[in-house]
Amino acid sequence: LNIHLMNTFFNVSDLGNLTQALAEVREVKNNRFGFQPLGKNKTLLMIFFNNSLRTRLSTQKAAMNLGMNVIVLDVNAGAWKLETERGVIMDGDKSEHLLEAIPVMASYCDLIGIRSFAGLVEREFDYAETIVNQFVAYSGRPIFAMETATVHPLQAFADLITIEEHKKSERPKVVLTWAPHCRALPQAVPNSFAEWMNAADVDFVITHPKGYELDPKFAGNIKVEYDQRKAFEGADFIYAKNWSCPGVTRPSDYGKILCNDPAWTVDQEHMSWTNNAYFMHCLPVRRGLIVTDDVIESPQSLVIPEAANREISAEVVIKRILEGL
Ligand code: AN0
Ligand code: CP
Repeated sequence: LNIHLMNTFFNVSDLGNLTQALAEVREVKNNRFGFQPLGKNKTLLMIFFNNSLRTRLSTQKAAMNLGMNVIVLDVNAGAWKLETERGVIMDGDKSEHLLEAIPVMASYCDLIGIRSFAGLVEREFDYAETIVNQFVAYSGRPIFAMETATVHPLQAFADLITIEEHKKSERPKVVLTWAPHCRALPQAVPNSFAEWMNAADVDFVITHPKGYELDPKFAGNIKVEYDQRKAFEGADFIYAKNWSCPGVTRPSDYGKILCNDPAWTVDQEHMSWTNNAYFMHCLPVRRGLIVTDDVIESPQSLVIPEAANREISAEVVIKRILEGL
């Protein structure tokens, strides 16, 4: 038996050997209903502090493939508003404390998936994973990230699967490019994508305007190519994403929008600089800001198969956790 048991899923290292995990991906994809005895009479609780389309549907589908029961809680749609900090007098709009809510929720399930985005106000609060770590500490249940303050590993895993399925060379050139957006977005998606690409066998390049440097905890010592055109040259995969300032070079800029230059929007001219690259984005995407209609609708666009692979990444992760229960 050669299974890597998992109790939490936040980082690429939680999966163990990546080559082995990708073999398991193929096994699950070829036989997605083949592991139902694992999930029988087991309950997944999915807790959403933020909106979702893909994560919600694909993770529930994955759990159903595995024969599980699933409960979904939208905290902001009917649950009591939760206080997350200790030592406060709760005389505001929050009726319940996370420290009671966590063990209560845990008592109804066997494992927990959590979506809790970065607040983008205090870098330390977000990068310490203050909310999700309380679930790890006080639930007594395996916890997996459905996008936390700093990571979105189910997305990065699905992205890696999609690259593996479409690559035309042994070691493709993969480019993560920042693109403009009208609202400040978290760094979870680019953080995890960088972490996973660094662990995978690809030629990985990051390009963004000055000030958007990702935390080295995720980006490692990858050199940033600040010239977007140079970065795109010879690329096999273009992975576009907006993120707000990670506050690495200037902590006071954390969560801010530093640039909205439309020259960074991925259009056909940008794609013409590449090696006929595929276009990727985690979705949801705002057309006209991140990418033009023609690029996202082109035959080189992988956004739909990429989203479909979220079912597979979630199924492999939940399967691993169930194997350890
Ligand atoms: C979120 C983000 O950028 O983290 C979720 C992406 C999966 N996007 C938005 O809030 C638009
Ligand atoms: N990519 C992704 O996680 O999408 P949702 O925010 O819709 O879940």
